[in-house]
Amino acid sequence: MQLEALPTVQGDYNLKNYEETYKTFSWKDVEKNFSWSETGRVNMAYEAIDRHAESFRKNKVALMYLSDTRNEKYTFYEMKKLTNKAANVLKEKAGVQKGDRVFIFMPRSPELYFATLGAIKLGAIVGPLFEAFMEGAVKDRLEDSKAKVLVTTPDLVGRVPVDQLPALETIFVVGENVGEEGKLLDFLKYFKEASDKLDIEWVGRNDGLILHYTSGSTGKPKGVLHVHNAMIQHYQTGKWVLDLKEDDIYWCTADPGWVTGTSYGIFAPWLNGATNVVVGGRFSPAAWYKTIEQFGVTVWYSAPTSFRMLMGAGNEIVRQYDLSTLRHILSVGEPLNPEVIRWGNEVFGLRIHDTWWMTETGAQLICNYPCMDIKPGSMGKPFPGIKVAIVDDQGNELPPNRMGNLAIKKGWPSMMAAIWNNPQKYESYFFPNGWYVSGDSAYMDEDGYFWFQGRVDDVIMTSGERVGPFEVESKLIEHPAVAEAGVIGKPDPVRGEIIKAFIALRGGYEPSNELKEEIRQFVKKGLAAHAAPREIEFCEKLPKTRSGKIMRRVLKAWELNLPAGDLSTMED
Ligand code: 6R9
Repeated sequence: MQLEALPTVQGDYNLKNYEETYKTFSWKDVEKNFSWSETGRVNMAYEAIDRHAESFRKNKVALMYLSDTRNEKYTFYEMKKLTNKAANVLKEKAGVQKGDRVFIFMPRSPELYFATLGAIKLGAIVGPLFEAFMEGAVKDRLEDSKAKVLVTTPDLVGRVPVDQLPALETIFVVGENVGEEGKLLDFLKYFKEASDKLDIEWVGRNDGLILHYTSGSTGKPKGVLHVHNAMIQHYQTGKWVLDLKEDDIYWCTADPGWVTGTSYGIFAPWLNGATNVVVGGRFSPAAWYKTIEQFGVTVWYSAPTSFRMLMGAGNEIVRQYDLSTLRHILSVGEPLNPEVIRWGNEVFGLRIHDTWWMTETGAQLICNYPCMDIKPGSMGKPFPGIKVAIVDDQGNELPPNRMGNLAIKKGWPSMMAAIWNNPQKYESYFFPNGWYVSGDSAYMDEDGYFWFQGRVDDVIMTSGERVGPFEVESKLIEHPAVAEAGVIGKPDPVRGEIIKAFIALRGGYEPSNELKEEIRQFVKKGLAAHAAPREIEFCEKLPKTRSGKIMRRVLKAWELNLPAGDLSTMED
């Protein structure tokens, strides 16, 4: 059973006609939006901040920040000066130069954004780290990248093994009255004194901008390098997918430790001159709805795991807040279950627009656009200028409705430029005929919509049938007792693999064999007999990454008593 398509709602969207635009689009035309198309002088931070500070947006609010203890607003003009100050601290106190790696290891605060953009203004390559990383994870990343400078906080500095990192010259600690010792410097002390004037370091379009470490299923995390040229795609997807307009109040809930928190928490909104909301602290449904109400958020970009948690918190709480400013909701990071779309439509009166992309792709590639019908459960259609196909293991294109490797024709503007220190790994992403292989399994329907099935490694072969974990999980969470579900293939002598589901129950439900059977029957009737889990295990919660992805490889490792691989990005 499929949910009916949700037709587009008439509105004045930036992208008016998807099909027409896809035919005529050229990235070259997008370049005209940047000052460097005339001056030849490139820097992401200039385009995102200074340019607006020198325009009619000078006194427009760029950043709205809220935490338990702070509530601050900064205009583009103020952001220009504050990022200049941060750049001057990095330059004068730590000698940061073009190409140096500057890592940022701190919770979300205005200073995180000043330091990140300040480093970019110097032509440095920024490496953002999740505040939750422990010593080993911090060490791996600083070591591999040979980071020269780290910006952190008093709470986190203890997790930096300074003695084991010879390349690390300076550690700035951001806090009130922090002591200085050895490589440790008091950031705010110098920040207050620093000049707010700066000569930006102009760079080439293909010079390094940001280094995001991301974990594969095995081995150590790899550093995915993006370059300034990515701004072309950040800008245009911000315009057409986020649909940003002059009056929007935009909120991306992602932390900059995850690529979504930089590409769409820094670059896309500010390249478009939008007002950007940043909220520190932990997730809670009340705090999130309150944020929307308080700031009057109009465009909201979040992830399925959060939407599922909000859904689990019930509809009563939604009604306690005035969410009437919301006009556009988007999701990324995991498959967006149809049930979540149905729920969103019910409580917000809005469609949730799924977007698909990866750390490696740097920006959105397959999306649902406001001007297009949504087929719940589908990732949508390729962004204009992006060629997507389903290919077999030799790189040959497959016809519609065949499951295979989700592949992108190489060469989009925000494509990763390198894997740090690992050219071989970089090459391994590409077929000789020019397809970038995502590692995701999907199919395309006859209307050109793409449907995610799972990571290739997660696809289950049971009694000769290929089953994607996603469709089983989506069916499972339609059952009222199920809050979250993770599905794996468990080796079986007869069937090859059997489907095993790990299920976290919603509040008020108790595990029992009857409930297991009921859930099994529910999937059998709603999806297919062969897709019903033969085994079900109830658990408190599922192992997830910091960006909210269910870690099926960890479930599998637990099940089979195997080593679980790199766990640095796993939630507590
Ligand atoms: C931006 C980001 C990439 C992987 C990707 C896929 C999964 C992301 C998705 C989705 C289904 C979507 N993924 N968006 N799966 N539908 N809309 O998430 O980057 O953390 O590198 O993860 O996430 O498996 O390959 P990253």
